[in-house]
Amino acid sequence: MPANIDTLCINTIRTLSMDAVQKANSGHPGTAMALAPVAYTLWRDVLNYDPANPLWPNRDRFVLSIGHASMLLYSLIHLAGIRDVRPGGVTHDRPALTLEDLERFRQLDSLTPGHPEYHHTAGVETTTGPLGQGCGNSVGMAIAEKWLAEHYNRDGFRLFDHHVYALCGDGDNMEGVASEAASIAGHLKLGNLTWIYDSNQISIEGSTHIAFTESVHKRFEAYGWHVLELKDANDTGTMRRLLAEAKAETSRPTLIIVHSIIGWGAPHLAGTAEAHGAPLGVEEVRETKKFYGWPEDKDFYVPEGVPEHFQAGIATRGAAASRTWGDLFAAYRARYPAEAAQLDHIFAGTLPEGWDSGIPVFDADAKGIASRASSGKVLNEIAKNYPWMLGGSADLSPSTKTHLTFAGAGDFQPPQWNGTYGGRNLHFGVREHAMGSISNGMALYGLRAYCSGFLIFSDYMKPPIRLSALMKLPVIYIFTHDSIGVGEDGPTHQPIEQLAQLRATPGVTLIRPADANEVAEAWRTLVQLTDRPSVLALSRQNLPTICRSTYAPATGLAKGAYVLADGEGRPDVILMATGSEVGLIIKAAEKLKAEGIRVRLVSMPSWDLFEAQPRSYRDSVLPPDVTARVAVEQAAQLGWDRYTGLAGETIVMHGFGASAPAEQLEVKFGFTVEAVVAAARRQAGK
Ligand SMILES: Cc1ncc(C[n+]2csc(CCOP(=O)(O)OP(=O)(O)O)c2C)c(N)n1
Ligand SMILES: [Mg+2]
Repeated sequence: MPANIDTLCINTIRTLSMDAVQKANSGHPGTAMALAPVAYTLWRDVLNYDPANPLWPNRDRFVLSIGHASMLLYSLIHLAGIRDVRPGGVTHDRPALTLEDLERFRQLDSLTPGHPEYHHTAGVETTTGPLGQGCGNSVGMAIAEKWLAEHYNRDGFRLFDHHVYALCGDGDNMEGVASEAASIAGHLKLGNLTWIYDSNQISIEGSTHIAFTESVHKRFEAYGWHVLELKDANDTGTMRRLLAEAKAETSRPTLIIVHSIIGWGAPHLAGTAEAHGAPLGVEEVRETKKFYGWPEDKDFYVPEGVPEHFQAGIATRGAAASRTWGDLFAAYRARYPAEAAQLDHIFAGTLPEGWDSGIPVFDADAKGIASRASSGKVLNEIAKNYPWMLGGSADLSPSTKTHLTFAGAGDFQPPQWNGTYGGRNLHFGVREHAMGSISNGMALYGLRAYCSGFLIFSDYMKPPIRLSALMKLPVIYIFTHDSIGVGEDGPTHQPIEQLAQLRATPGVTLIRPADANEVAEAWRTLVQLTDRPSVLALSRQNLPTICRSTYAPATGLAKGAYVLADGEGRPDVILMATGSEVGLIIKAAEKLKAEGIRVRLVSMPSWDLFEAQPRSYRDSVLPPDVTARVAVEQAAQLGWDRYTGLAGETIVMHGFGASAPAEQLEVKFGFTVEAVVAAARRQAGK
């Protein structure tokens, strides 16, 4: 056994990782083994983190963007003695991960799933696994830290002054999202951010020379990053120095390129892709342990003194820092009670009082207003009373109407670009993928992040939207130009299958409001959904503002679908639609009524909210015995038969759109009053 206690600690991380993967007979041992010295140095000697207080707001954040190396993180959590945190943010005085938990790596219901999952395992700051996402999240975290510091720090009260670290790999750096995120982090001069890049030049197919030969060093310099290199991942002394340099550089983010050998110490597999994603094999594990000077027959072995030595670094430092911070925050609360109360909300993810007091009511108006425009008005009214609601667009805010225009909203920019980090309008640039991923990072801090773009380009954001849902983060996605109603921009810009995809994503609430008052109710509803992302699908074109004394109030939106108007007695036919097509079924119903056909009109802005209603309510809106039904939506058909039944009809898109004025497209694709009336007559048998 090596005498050096640091080496013992490092080899404990390595062997725990090897053993867990071997026992699970699946997982990724090589990178955890190679990066053990790097991660150990960061955690033991640098990271400001109190294992007894994992939710301490000013803790440094550690993001394992290479989520496949999860055993590295689980070993660190175990050795650091991080305490358990359960839903509701309650910290328990018991280990987040015991040795038994590590032995159950990748097993059903274990606390050690294949990739780290936020909310599932204390100490995991974000869910990672889809490469590049952790990098994007870390930029969102660094933005959040800057914003919080700018808003809440006061002379003598540096409540926020922490650092965000992300550990990334070749895979992350090949992914576009990480490049987008790095580009904006450079522009924003996020000096509170450090990425440690494991340049082992191995990925799954072998050497990265087959696909990835650029100079990452020069690329990051060009982004405006401070770039450092560590020649040997085992050189902990130099690593410590580089981490200090990274922290000292406050005007640029830092990239530390670490040269490592995957599976370091494995006699046959080190330096090969075989060490990436499969157990090393019993014999190779034995020989590797021998190389480390480890007892060859001991599995999941934590030598005496190892946790103590590890914790003498991180826990001693972290406990003192978090205690000092607690005192500081208490004094701050006495001096700045209003700000402290806001922070309480941010930390708890709760809403400020009066957030909804300015939500407008829109008067009936046949000409109407585009739902993107009414949304912009509502957003501005809410944001005024919701000080930590902030966001922006991927270069489309003039179109998505998401700019906060009230006094003091400001733009988020670094002082070097003559801005401040306190601004609430973010300019993500044309970087949709990173925008989503950054918004997740901001949401992880309790900020109410929104982001926006054209619905068609939600295609570029599928991974972060999915991760918002998986992590239950209340990011608000505002997507405009939501149908062929876009008109002349043509099929490249006309969403077809996007609604179906968003509806198919578990945990995403999609709302496609029909008019300005449904927009107002959509915002009222979604702001209160603090445990999931929501998506607004909004029109480019004007939508008539429905007369609510003739038709049912828009508050029905909260239930996902509601009866907008009804005839006397049992309906002959039900017409249902969402968004811009509600206006169309209203017009069709007027004609049908004149023909003596009893029509029920159902506005159906959110399937998801509707499905959450009790059966009795759903049946009251769509009575099972009324099977004559027509659904109208300018989007793919997928899923509508659930509501029309097999006997019903759908007026939907069956292919891509076309470039022409919107009115002509409506005729071409059959979204006309005549078509709806004809379908309704067929359904009603009249
Ligand atoms: C977006 C995404 N694409 C593909 C994968 C599958 N995958 C997991 S690890 C990996 C290779 C990563 O290489 P690298 O980051 O160099 O990790 P190392 O092999 O060095 O541990 C791939 C392709 C993934 N997890 N995420
Ligand atoms: Mg690699």
